[in-house]
Amino acid sequence: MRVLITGVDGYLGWTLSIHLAARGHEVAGIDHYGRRAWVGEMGSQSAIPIAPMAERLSAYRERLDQNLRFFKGDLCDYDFVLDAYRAFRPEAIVYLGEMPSAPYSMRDVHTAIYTQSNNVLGTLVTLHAMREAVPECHLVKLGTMGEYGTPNVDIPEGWFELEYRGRKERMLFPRRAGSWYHQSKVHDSHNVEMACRLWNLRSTDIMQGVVYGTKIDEQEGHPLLATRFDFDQAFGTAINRFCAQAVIGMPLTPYGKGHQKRGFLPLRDSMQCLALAVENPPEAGDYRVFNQFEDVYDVMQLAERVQRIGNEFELGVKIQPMENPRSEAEQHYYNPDREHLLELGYRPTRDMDSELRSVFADLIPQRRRIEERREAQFPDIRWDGTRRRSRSLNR
Ligand code: USQ
Repeated sequence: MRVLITGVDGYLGWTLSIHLAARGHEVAGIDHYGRRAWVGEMGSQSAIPIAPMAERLSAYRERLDQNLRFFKGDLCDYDFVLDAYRAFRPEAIVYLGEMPSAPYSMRDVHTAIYTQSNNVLGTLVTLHAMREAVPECHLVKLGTMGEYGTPNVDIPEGWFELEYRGRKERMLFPRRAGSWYHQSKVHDSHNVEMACRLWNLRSTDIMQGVVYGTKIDEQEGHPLLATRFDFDQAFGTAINRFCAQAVIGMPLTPYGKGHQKRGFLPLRDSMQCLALAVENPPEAGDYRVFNQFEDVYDVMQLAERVQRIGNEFELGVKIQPMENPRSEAEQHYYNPDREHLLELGYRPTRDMDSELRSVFADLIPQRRRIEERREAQFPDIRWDGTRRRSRSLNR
């Protein structure tokens, strides 16, 4: 299948381009190197060195015996996107090309506006370009589990049946995001659903949990195929950040009570699920939603798990809860469904300990790169709009 990946230079995008080529797909990608710039703006860098795109592309050709057709440009530029879609004629587009950090989006008015305009307008451009150039194409759109928030009821996969005053309707389950970033994906979901309904486009909207891990099997032993790994306060996510902290002897930082629950999944499971979505497209006019995570975990339990595995590497890992810079529930009900991907054949890894060992094995040699950017790990972007470094809390 011809698959075009937007955000192909990112953590997920680059890895997916390799995974799909290894499965026999023809891959193209779009990027404007935004992720490299945003992480730099946060005073950080990828813990694992990543090659410039030209080197990535030649390693890809050598290793996977095919070219990745690369288009450099801005996803909000309609003419550029339309030309790329006309040139490659994708049968599936995996849309990963968004600004993905909640803290970055909460930093100030400029980053809030940038996040929503980049994400919402880019998706809108894609819907129009699909209608114009490739109306049969399947849009696999990366949403987030964070669109739902943490409601005090079970979370279905996108749709649910509502009965109100004796009448019934199938409706999108209400969203209640907790950051400008997560809210941008809520807007995307509504726009994509409407485009499917009005224009007969087809889409899978992926409500993905937090991804962790350094690599998939196809990247093993090929440094030029390596994907990035962020650990700063904005672009590093919970498990990855904890592992990086452990490697430089910094105490792990669960926020507040640490009983926030989220869906998590290893990078290899994310790739498995995205490939399943691509290879099993919905009918024209169908807007379907997948909740994509391996299992639900509580942040403090995760910190303790990272501590246990980190200590196998004699890292002497400590946990130091910190004042929560975010406004979020720290103890709550959380019960999302996840049936659709299992029905398509998703086999969850269910071996977090081995994944964590592999992360440590990859990060320990990069200790110096993490140490160099130690300052970028301390959270100081607060959800109330101020900047102040979080204080330590007693456990
Ligand atoms: N957290 C800590 N300590 C830390 C970092 C995070 O306790 O050092 C907590 C946060 O307060 C939050 C939870 O861990 O309760 C998850 O935070 P995160 O930074 O790992 O993830 P989040 O901001 O929710 O966003 C990440 C990705 C985003 C994706 C989302 C999936 O950056 O692109 O959409 O995970 S989900 O969380 O399911 O919405």
